[in-house]
Amino acid sequence: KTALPATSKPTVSQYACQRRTTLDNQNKIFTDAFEVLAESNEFLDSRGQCLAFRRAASVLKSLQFTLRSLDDIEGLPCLGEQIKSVIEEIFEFRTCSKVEEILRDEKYQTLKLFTSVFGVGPKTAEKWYRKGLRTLKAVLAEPDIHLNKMQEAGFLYYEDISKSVSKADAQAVETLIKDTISYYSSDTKLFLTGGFRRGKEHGHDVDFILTTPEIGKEQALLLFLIDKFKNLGILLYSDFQESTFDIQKLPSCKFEAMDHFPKCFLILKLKTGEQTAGVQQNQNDSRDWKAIRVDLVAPPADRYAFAMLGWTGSTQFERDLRRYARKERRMLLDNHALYDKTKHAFLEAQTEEEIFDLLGLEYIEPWQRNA
Ligand code: 8DG
Ligand code: MN
Ligand code: MN
Repeated sequence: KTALPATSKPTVSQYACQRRTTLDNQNKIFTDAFEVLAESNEFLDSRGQCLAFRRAASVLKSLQFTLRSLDDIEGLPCLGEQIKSVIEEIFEFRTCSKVEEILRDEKYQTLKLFTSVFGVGPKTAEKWYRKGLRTLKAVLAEPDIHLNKMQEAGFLYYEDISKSVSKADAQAVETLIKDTISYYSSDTKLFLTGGFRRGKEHGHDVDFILTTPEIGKEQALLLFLIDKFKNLGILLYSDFQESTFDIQKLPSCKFEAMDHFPKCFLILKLKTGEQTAGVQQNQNDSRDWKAIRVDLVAPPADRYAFAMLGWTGSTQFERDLRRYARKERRMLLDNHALYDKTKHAFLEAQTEEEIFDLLGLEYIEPWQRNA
């Protein structure tokens, strides 16, 4: 056997789907800085810069050691000169001046506040900022601002849904939905997905996949659930999106493209068993519930594996799965299907393991996808 040279380090892939990234982040001081830089570039609409910072953060999250010196980053992917200089500055001062400047910036603070409202994206936030608005109160008091239904709900339940959802809340929602679907059919299945499936303790919402064995009944299942929630008096907001799924269509190359399965974005009233201050005008009333954001998606049963892989995240992991498929395998992957451009054929899979296999990737467990 030949001994490895003393300096050799395991190589780190440029693709998040070839790295194992747990929630145990050893480089938080660096990744927090990069996330601020990424977000500020997102507000400035600089997509390339934003992605570069997100990629750098993702690489550092996968490391099993804390960076101590510039030697440690040698050979790591996605760390260009600009990124390196930020890391260097943090080595020296424990902080980065550009990040400090952004955090103090009124525009950044305001856009961050506005986009924390459900239904408000960077574009709307920017528009409000340009009108001179700086607080949520000011937005609500502005006469010529028209809020859509989603934003209206976002403001109404802001107190609750701007706080994070705990694992216990997620489990309570799971039980609630399980009980409700038992009235629909006994062979309907419910799976937790999104951040909680990756093992997170907190999230901004709870994501579920539902399947029913009879193909074509997915939409009816969601509509049944929404109706039941309404009758139970726990439906605070519902945005139902019907299926636009077409089995013939090639997977979308664009990551941002939303999927075509029937789904709904909800706000549900979750009984908490403890008294909380009332929402908005009813500040003085106490209540024993809180508003929770819940996403439900119901793919046809034979699309389950692709939907599960797509909805588990993280966003960075998904981005790199698709990029890897396209660049390294000449395949197109999205939440619905995998298509081999060389063979001109769709590749079928029943499990996530099979999809990784078809892509020639080692299987990465959900809790290792926190890229
Ligand atoms: P968090 O809620 O704990 O903060 O994080 P998360 O669970 O990772 O994020 P998420 O915003 O709830 O999204 C979970 C996954 O769902 C993510 O990989 C993106 C994916 N997703 C789709 N299609 C759609 C869609 O149409 N709308 C939304 N909101 N998310 C979608 O694949
Ligand atoms: Mn989520
Ligand atoms: Mn979600």
